Amino acid sequence: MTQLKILHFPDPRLRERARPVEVFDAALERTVADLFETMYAAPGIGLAATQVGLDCQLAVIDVSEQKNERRVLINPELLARDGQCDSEEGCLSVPGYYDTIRRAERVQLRARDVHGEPYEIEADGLLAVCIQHEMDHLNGHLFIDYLSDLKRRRLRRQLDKARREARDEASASGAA
Ligand code: K1U
Ligand code: ZN
Repeated sequence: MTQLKILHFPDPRLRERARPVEVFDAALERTVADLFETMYAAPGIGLAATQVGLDCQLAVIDVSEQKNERRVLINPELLARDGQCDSEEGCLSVPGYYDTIRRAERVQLRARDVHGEPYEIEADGLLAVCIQHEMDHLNGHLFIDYLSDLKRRRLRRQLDKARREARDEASASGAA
């Protein structure tokens, strides 16, 4: 298994809508294993293929405490959404930033597993939120897209500052 590099905002590849998976083979199984490895190491509770630069409708999720409830979402479709909740979210592609956004409280999902078998689930709580977050990634959306202009401008400044500091630190240690 391989740990993959997670792309960070504003990488333009995070804005692409991923293509459906058509071939269910051993290579797909290896990609799923790599995504889980990368997600657990991050650590995170979900990871979409687009976050590691892969152009396919595939995401992995494990919201359990013991990290033993793996879920694979391939070509996922939302069949229904219901209610509203305020969800505190972070994103492995926007490290260090957390905010509260509005999500559907419950969702009904149809997807395929790693063997191509279709399945449906109904989810609420953190699983429902995580499903919506990962499906947004597969459609080129990020949770920060739901923030107000003011909050997004603040986030931009915060990220620019962090980038400047990292660059200054790198050039200072290179000069030493
Ligand atoms: O897709 C991603 O960027 C992963 C993201 C998923 C997510 C987080 C919060 C709400 C909805 C979806 C993360 O996993 S961020 C890290 C995180 O939330 C976490 C990390 C360790 C333990 C528990 C949570
Ligand atoms: Zn994310």
